[in-house]
Amino acid sequence: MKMTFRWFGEGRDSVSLKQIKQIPGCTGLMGVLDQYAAGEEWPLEVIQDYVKHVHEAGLEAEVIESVNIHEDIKLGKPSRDRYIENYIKTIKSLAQCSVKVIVYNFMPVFDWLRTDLAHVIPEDGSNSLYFDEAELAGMTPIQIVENTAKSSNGFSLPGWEPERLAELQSVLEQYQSIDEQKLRENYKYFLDAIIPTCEEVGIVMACHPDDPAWPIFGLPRIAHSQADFDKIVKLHDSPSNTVCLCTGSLGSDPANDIPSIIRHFGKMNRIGCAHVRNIKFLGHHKFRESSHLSSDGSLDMYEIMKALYETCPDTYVRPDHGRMIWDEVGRPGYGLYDRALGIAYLNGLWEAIDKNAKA
Ligand SMILES: [Mn+2]
Repeated sequence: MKMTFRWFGEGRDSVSLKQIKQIPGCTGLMGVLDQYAAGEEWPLEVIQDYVKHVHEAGLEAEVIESVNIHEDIKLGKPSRDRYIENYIKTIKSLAQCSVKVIVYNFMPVFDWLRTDLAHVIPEDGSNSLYFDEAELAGMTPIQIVENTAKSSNGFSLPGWEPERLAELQSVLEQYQSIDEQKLRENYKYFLDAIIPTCEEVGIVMACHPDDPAWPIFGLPRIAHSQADFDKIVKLHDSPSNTVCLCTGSLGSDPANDIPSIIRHFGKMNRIGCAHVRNIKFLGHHKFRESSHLSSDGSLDMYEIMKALYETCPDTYVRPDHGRMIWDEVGRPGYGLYDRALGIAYLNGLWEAIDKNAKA
Protein backbone atom coordinates (compact mmCIF):
# COMPACT_ATOMS: atom_id res chain seq x y z
CA MET A 1 0.00 0.00 0.00
CA LYS A 2 1.13 3.51 -0.73
CA MET A 3 -0.50 5.93 1.71
CA THR A 4 -1.28 9.30 0.17
CA PHE A 5 -3.09 12.55 0.89
CA ARG A 6 -5.26 14.72 -1.31
CA TRP A 7 -3.71 18.14 -1.86
CA PHE A 8 -5.09 21.04 -3.90
CA GLY A 9 -1.91 23.03 -4.54
CA GLU A 10 -0.06 26.03 -3.09
CA GLY A 11 -2.43 28.83 -2.18
CA ARG A 12 -5.40 26.59 -2.82
CA ASP A 13 -5.23 24.38 0.25
CA SER A 14 -5.21 25.13 3.99
CA VAL A 15 -2.75 22.24 4.46
CA SER A 16 0.95 22.60 3.56
CA LEU A 17 3.23 19.98 2.01
CA LYS A 18 5.42 20.21 5.12
CA GLN A 19 2.46 19.23 7.28
CA ILE A 20 1.60 16.34 4.96
CA LYS A 21 5.21 15.14 5.01
CA GLN A 22 5.03 15.02 8.82
CA ILE A 23 2.06 12.62 8.88
CA PRO A 24 3.55 9.22 9.82
CA GLY A 25 3.59 6.79 6.90
CA CYS A 26 2.28 9.23 4.31
CA THR A 27 4.53 8.97 1.26
CA GLY A 28 2.74 10.83 -1.49
CA LEU A 29 -0.15 12.85 -2.80
CA MET A 30 -3.27 12.39 -4.76
CA GLY A 31 -2.83 15.79 -6.34
CA VAL A 32 -5.17 18.16 -8.08
CA LEU A 33 -4.59 20.81 -10.74
CA ASP A 34 -8.10 22.17 -10.74
CA GLN A 35 -7.20 25.52 -12.26
CA TYR A 36 -8.04 23.97 -15.63
CA ALA A 37 -11.63 23.67 -16.75
CA ALA A 38 -12.92 20.32 -17.98
CA GLY A 39 -11.85 19.78 -21.57
CA GLU A 40 -8.72 21.95 -21.40
CA GLU A 41 -5.29 20.48 -21.96
CA TRP A 42 -2.99 20.64 -18.91
CA PRO A 43 0.30 22.20 -20.06
CA LEU A 44 3.36 19.96 -19.66
CA GLU A 45 5.44 22.72 -18.00
CA VAL A 46 2.77 23.25 -15.34
CA ILE A 47 2.68 19.54 -14.52
CA GLN A 48 6.49 19.42 -14.44
CA ASP A 49 6.62 22.36 -12.01
CA TYR A 50 3.98 20.75 -9.81
CA VAL A 51 5.77 17.38 -9.65
CA LYS A 52 9.13 19.03 -8.97
CA HIS A 53 7.61 21.07 -6.15
CA VAL A 54 6.04 17.97 -4.58
CA HIS A 55 9.30 16.00 -4.90
CA GLU A 56 11.20 18.82 -3.20
CA ALA A 57 8.88 18.38 -0.22
CA GLY A 58 9.93 14.71 -0.07
CA LEU A 59 6.62 13.35 -1.37
CA GLU A 60 5.58 11.33 -4.42
CA ALA A 61 3.15 12.58 -7.04
CA GLU A 62 2.04 9.38 -8.73
CA VAL A 63 -1.72 9.92 -8.51
CA ILE A 64 -3.62 12.84 -10.01
CA GLU A 65 -7.29 13.45 -9.32
CA SER A 66 -9.89 15.52 -11.09
CA VAL A 67 -8.82 15.44 -14.72
CA ASN A 68 -12.44 16.29 -15.38
CA ILE A 69 -14.33 15.09 -18.40
CA HIS A 70 -16.14 17.69 -20.47
CA GLU A 71 -19.93 17.36 -20.47
CA ASP A 72 -19.90 17.18 -24.30
CA ILE A 73 -18.05 13.84 -23.99
CA LYS A 74 -20.69 12.50 -21.60
CA LEU A 75 -23.45 13.88 -23.79
CA GLY A 76 -21.87 12.42 -26.93
CA LYS A 77 -21.88 15.72 -28.84
CA PRO A 78 -19.82 16.12 -32.04
CA SER A 79 -17.49 18.52 -30.23
CA ARG A 80 -16.38 15.65 -27.95
CA ASP A 81 -13.53 14.65 -30.27
CA ARG A 82 -11.74 17.92 -29.64
CA TYR A 83 -12.01 17.46 -25.85
CA ILE A 84 -10.92 13.84 -26.08
CA GLU A 85 -7.86 14.96 -28.05
CA ASN A 86 -6.99 17.37 -25.23
CA TYR A 87 -7.54 14.61 -22.68
CA ILE A 88 -5.11 12.34 -24.52
CA LYS A 89 -2.51 15.10 -24.60
CA THR A 90 -2.93 15.58 -20.84
CA ILE A 91 -2.54 11.81 -20.27
CA LYS A 92 0.73 11.83 -22.22
CA SER A 93 2.08 14.83 -20.33
CA LEU A 94 1.16 13.33 -16.95
CA ALA A 95 2.86 10.06 -17.91
CA GLN A 96 5.95 11.98 -18.95
CA CYS A 97 6.08 13.35 -15.39
CA SER A 98 5.88 9.83 -13.87
CA VAL A 99 2.21 9.98 -12.92
CA LYS A 100 0.76 6.45 -12.77
CA VAL A 101 -2.91 6.85 -11.93
CA ILE A 102 -5.58 9.35 -13.03
CA VAL A 103 -8.76 9.50 -10.95
CA TYR A 104 -11.85 10.78 -12.79
CA ASN A 105 -15.56 10.25 -12.90
CA PHE A 106 -18.23 9.97 -15.56
CA MET A 107 -21.09 11.49 -13.56
CA PRO A 108 -23.41 13.88 -15.39
CA VAL A 109 -23.16 17.43 -14.04
CA PHE A 110 -22.83 16.70 -10.33
CA ASP A 111 -19.59 15.20 -9.09
CA TRP A 112 -20.85 14.66 -5.54
CA LEU A 113 -23.68 16.04 -3.51
CA ARG A 114 -24.36 16.86 0.14
CA THR A 115 -27.16 18.83 1.79
CA ASP A 116 -24.91 20.21 4.55
CA LEU A 117 -21.13 20.67 4.46
CA ALA A 118 -20.74 21.37 8.18
CA HIS A 119 -23.36 19.34 10.00
CA VAL A 120 -22.65 19.27 13.72
CA ILE A 121 -22.10 15.80 15.15
CA PRO A 122 -24.03 16.00 18.45
CA GLU A 123 -21.87 13.39 20.19
CA ASP A 124 -18.66 15.47 20.12
CA GLY A 125 -19.38 18.91 18.62
CA SER A 126 -17.25 18.37 15.52
CA ASN A 127 -18.84 18.78 12.10
CA SER A 128 -18.79 16.90 8.83
CA LEU A 129 -20.44 16.54 5.44
CA TYR A 130 -24.03 15.32 5.64
CA PHE A 131 -26.72 14.15 3.27
CA ASP A 132 -30.46 13.88 3.78
CA GLU A 133 -32.48 13.22 0.64
CA ALA A 134 -35.63 14.54 2.34
CA GLU A 135 -34.01 18.00 2.42
CA LEU A 136 -33.60 17.95 -1.36
CA ALA A 137 -37.36 17.80 -1.83
CA GLY A 138 -38.51 21.22 -2.97
CA MET A 139 -34.98 22.37 -3.85
CA THR A 140 -33.96 22.93 -7.45
CA PRO A 141 -30.47 21.89 -8.61
CA ILE A 142 -29.62 25.61 -8.94
CA GLN A 143 -30.50 26.22 -5.29
CA ILE A 144 -28.36 23.27 -4.22
CA VAL A 145 -25.42 24.68 -6.16
CA GLU A 146 -25.87 28.11 -4.55
CA ASN A 147 -26.09 26.58 -1.06
CA THR A 148 -23.00 24.46 -1.62
CA ALA A 149 -20.97 27.40 -2.93
CA LYS A 150 -22.00 29.57 0.03
CA SER A 151 -20.88 27.08 2.67
CA SER A 152 -17.45 26.17 1.29
CA ASN A 153 -15.42 28.53 3.54
CA GLY A 154 -14.29 30.48 0.48
CA PHE A 155 -12.56 27.52 -1.19
CA SER A 156 -13.74 26.21 -4.52
CA LEU A 157 -14.95 22.66 -4.15
CA PRO A 158 -13.74 19.86 -6.41
CA GLY A 159 -16.49 19.10 -8.89
CA TRP A 160 -18.30 22.34 -8.09
CA GLU A 161 -16.08 24.71 -10.05
CA PRO A 162 -18.08 27.85 -10.95
CA GLU A 163 -17.28 27.72 -14.67
CA ARG A 164 -18.47 24.15 -14.83
CA LEU A 165 -21.81 25.01 -13.29
CA ALA A 166 -22.41 28.34 -15.03
CA GLU A 167 -24.53 26.78 -17.73
CA LEU A 168 -26.21 24.35 -15.41
CA GLN A 169 -29.78 24.84 -16.61
CA SER A 170 -28.91 24.26 -20.25
CA VAL A 171 -26.79 21.19 -19.45
CA LEU A 172 -29.56 19.67 -17.35
CA GLU A 173 -31.94 20.08 -20.29
CA GLN A 174 -29.52 18.36 -22.65
CA TYR A 175 -29.43 15.32 -20.37
CA GLN A 176 -33.15 14.78 -20.83
CA SER A 177 -32.40 12.80 -23.98
CA ILE A 178 -29.63 10.71 -22.34
CA ASP A 179 -30.55 7.50 -20.56
CA GLU A 180 -28.20 5.07 -18.83
CA GLN A 181 -27.66 3.07 -21.99
CA LYS A 182 -26.75 6.15 -24.00
CA LEU A 183 -24.43 7.42 -21.26
CA ARG A 184 -22.68 4.05 -21.23
CA GLU A 185 -22.26 4.18 -25.03
CA ASN A 186 -20.70 7.62 -24.73
CA TYR A 187 -18.46 6.31 -21.96
CA LYS A 188 -17.31 3.45 -24.19
CA TYR A 189 -16.54 5.89 -27.00
CA PHE A 190 -14.34 7.85 -24.57
CA LEU A 191 -12.55 4.77 -23.18
CA ASP A 192 -11.98 3.29 -26.66
CA ALA A 193 -10.32 6.56 -27.61
CA ILE A 194 -8.06 7.02 -24.57
CA ILE A 195 -7.20 3.56 -23.18
CA PRO A 196 -4.76 2.57 -25.98
CA THR A 197 -2.74 5.69 -25.14
CA CYS A 198 -2.90 4.83 -21.42
CA GLU A 199 -1.57 1.34 -22.14
CA GLU A 200 1.20 2.77 -24.28
CA VAL A 201 2.40 5.31 -21.70
CA GLY A 202 1.70 3.30 -18.52
CA ILE A 203 -1.24 5.25 -17.10
CA VAL A 204 -4.11 3.65 -15.19
CA MET A 205 -7.51 5.36 -15.31
CA ALA A 206 -9.50 4.95 -12.07
CA CYS A 207 -13.21 5.75 -12.22
CA HIS A 208 -14.68 7.25 -9.06
CA PRO A 209 -18.15 6.02 -8.04
CA ASP A 210 -21.29 8.13 -7.93
CA ASP A 211 -21.62 9.94 -4.62
CA PRO A 212 -24.15 9.33 -3.14
CA ALA A 213 -24.61 5.88 -4.66
CA TRP A 214 -27.96 6.40 -6.38
CA PRO A 215 -29.45 8.59 -9.13
CA ILE A 216 -30.25 12.23 -8.31
CA PHE A 217 -32.47 14.81 -10.06
CA GLY A 218 -33.44 12.19 -12.62
CA LEU A 219 -29.95 12.29 -14.16
CA PRO A 220 -28.57 8.98 -15.43
CA ARG A 221 -25.88 7.60 -13.11
CA ILE A 222 -24.06 4.38 -13.98
CA ALA A 223 -21.31 3.91 -11.37
CA HIS A 224 -22.67 3.01 -7.95
CA SER A 225 -22.65 -0.77 -7.53
CA GLN A 226 -20.56 -3.84 -8.27
CA ALA A 227 -22.82 -4.61 -11.24
CA ASP A 228 -22.27 -1.09 -12.62
CA PHE A 229 -18.50 -1.38 -12.35
CA ASP A 230 -18.55 -4.85 -13.89
CA LYS A 231 -20.07 -3.17 -16.95
CA ILE A 232 -17.57 -0.30 -16.83
CA VAL A 233 -14.45 -2.49 -16.72
CA LYS A 234 -15.87 -4.46 -19.66
CA LEU A 235 -16.58 -1.37 -21.76
CA HIS A 236 -12.93 -1.47 -22.71
CA ASP A 237 -11.24 -4.49 -21.15
CA SER A 238 -7.76 -3.39 -20.12
CA PRO A 239 -5.56 -3.23 -17.01
CA SER A 240 -5.62 0.53 -17.62
CA ASN A 241 -9.41 0.67 -17.11
CA THR A 242 -9.94 0.47 -13.34
CA VAL A 243 -12.00 1.55 -10.37
CA CYS A 244 -11.16 4.20 -7.78
CA LEU A 245 -12.62 2.24 -4.89
CA CYS A 246 -14.18 4.98 -2.75
CA THR A 247 -15.60 3.28 0.33
CA GLY A 248 -17.65 6.26 1.47
CA SER A 249 -19.30 6.85 -1.91
CA LEU A 250 -20.19 3.24 -2.66
CA GLY A 251 -20.84 2.70 1.05
CA SER A 252 -23.61 5.32 1.15
CA ASP A 253 -25.86 2.54 -0.14
CA PRO A 254 -26.08 -0.13 2.60
CA ALA A 255 -26.72 -2.72 -0.14
CA ASN A 256 -23.09 -2.34 -1.27
CA ASP A 257 -20.90 -4.80 0.65
CA ILE A 258 -17.62 -2.87 0.43
CA PRO A 259 -15.10 -5.56 1.52
CA SER A 260 -16.72 -7.97 -0.93
CA ILE A 261 -16.64 -5.40 -3.77
CA ILE A 262 -12.95 -4.73 -3.02
CA ARG A 263 -12.17 -8.43 -3.19
CA HIS A 264 -14.09 -8.78 -6.46
CA PHE A 265 -12.22 -6.01 -8.30
CA GLY A 266 -8.95 -6.52 -6.40
CA LYS A 267 -8.71 -10.09 -7.64
CA MET A 268 -9.35 -8.85 -11.19
CA ASN A 269 -6.51 -6.32 -10.79
CA ARG A 270 -9.00 -3.55 -11.48
CA ILE A 271 -8.51 -1.32 -8.45
CA GLY A 272 -6.38 1.64 -9.52
CA CYS A 273 -6.49 3.29 -6.10
CA ALA A 274 -8.70 3.57 -3.04
CA HIS A 275 -10.33 6.35 -1.04
CA VAL A 276 -10.95 5.00 2.42
CA ARG A 277 -13.41 6.63 4.79
CA ASN A 278 -16.30 5.78 7.04
CA ILE A 279 -19.88 7.03 7.06
CA LYS A 280 -22.73 6.63 9.49
CA PHE A 281 -26.19 5.68 8.24
CA LEU A 282 -28.91 7.80 9.86
CA GLY A 283 -31.93 6.61 7.87
CA HIS A 284 -33.07 6.03 4.30
CA HIS A 285 -30.74 8.00 1.98
CA LYS A 286 -29.52 9.87 5.02
CA PHE A 287 -25.96 9.71 6.34
CA ARG A 288 -23.10 11.72 7.73
CA GLU A 289 -19.37 11.33 7.29
CA SER A 290 -17.82 10.06 10.50
CA SER A 291 -14.27 9.69 11.75
CA HIS A 292 -12.43 6.75 10.17
CA LEU A 293 -12.79 4.55 13.27
CA SER A 294 -15.07 1.55 12.58
CA SER A 295 -17.09 2.04 15.76
CA ASP A 296 -17.82 5.70 14.89
CA GLY A 297 -19.56 4.78 11.64
CA SER A 298 -21.35 2.02 9.76
CA LEU A 299 -18.48 0.55 7.71
CA ASP A 300 -16.03 -2.07 8.98
CA MET A 301 -12.64 -0.49 8.31
CA TYR A 302 -10.73 -3.56 9.45
CA GLU A 303 -12.49 -5.73 6.86
CA ILE A 304 -11.98 -3.02 4.23
CA MET A 305 -8.21 -2.81 4.86
CA LYS A 306 -7.99 -6.60 5.04
CA ALA A 307 -9.69 -6.93 1.64
CA LEU A 308 -7.22 -4.42 0.17
CA TYR A 309 -4.31 -6.22 1.83
CA GLU A 310 -5.38 -9.59 0.47
CA THR A 311 -6.30 -8.65 -3.09
CA CYS A 312 -4.42 -5.47 -4.08
CA PRO A 313 -1.69 -4.84 -1.50
CA ASP A 314 0.28 -2.47 -3.72
CA THR A 315 -2.53 -0.02 -4.37
CA TYR A 316 -2.57 3.69 -3.55
CA VAL A 317 -4.76 4.58 -0.59
CA ARG A 318 -5.78 7.88 0.89
CA PRO A 319 -7.99 8.79 3.79
CA ASP A 320 -11.02 10.45 2.31
CA HIS A 321 -12.98 13.32 3.78
CA GLY A 322 -12.43 14.06 7.43
CA ARG A 323 -14.54 15.86 10.00
CA MET A 324 -13.63 19.40 11.05
CA ILE A 325 -12.18 19.03 14.53
CA TRP A 326 -10.10 21.08 16.97
CA ASP A 327 -11.52 24.35 15.52
CA GLU A 328 -9.72 23.89 12.21
CA VAL A 329 -10.89 26.05 9.30
CA GLY A 330 -10.44 24.69 5.80
CA ARG A 331 -12.09 23.25 2.77
CA PRO A 332 -15.06 21.15 3.94
CA GLY A 333 -13.93 17.52 4.22
CA TYR A 334 -10.30 18.39 3.56
CA GLY A 335 -8.80 19.64 6.80
CA LEU A 336 -5.53 18.29 8.13
CA TYR A 337 -6.34 16.92 11.58
CA ASP A 338 -9.04 14.33 11.04
CA ARG A 339 -7.51 13.03 7.83
CA ALA A 340 -4.12 12.69 9.56
CA LEU A 341 -5.85 10.74 12.34
CA GLY A 342 -7.41 8.62 9.60
CA ILE A 343 -3.97 7.82 8.15
CA ALA A 344 -2.58 6.87 11.56
CA TYR A 345 -5.53 4.56 12.14
CA LEU A 346 -5.51 2.95 8.67
CA ASN A 347 -1.74 2.43 8.90
CA GLY A 348 -2.26 0.82 12.30
CA LEU A 349 -4.84 -1.57 10.91
CA TRP A 350 -2.48 -2.37 8.04
CA GLU A 351 0.45 -3.14 10.35
CA ALA A 352 -1.72 -5.44 12.46
CA ILE A 353 -3.11 -7.23 9.41
CA ASP A 354 0.37 -7.60 7.94
CA LYS A 355 1.92 -8.96 11.14
CA ASN A 356 -0.99 -11.31 11.67
CA ALA A 357 -0.70 -12.61 8.08
CA LYS A 358 3.01 -13.31 8.56
CA ALA A 359 2.74 -14.79 12.09
MN1 LIG B 1 -13.85 9.49 -2.93
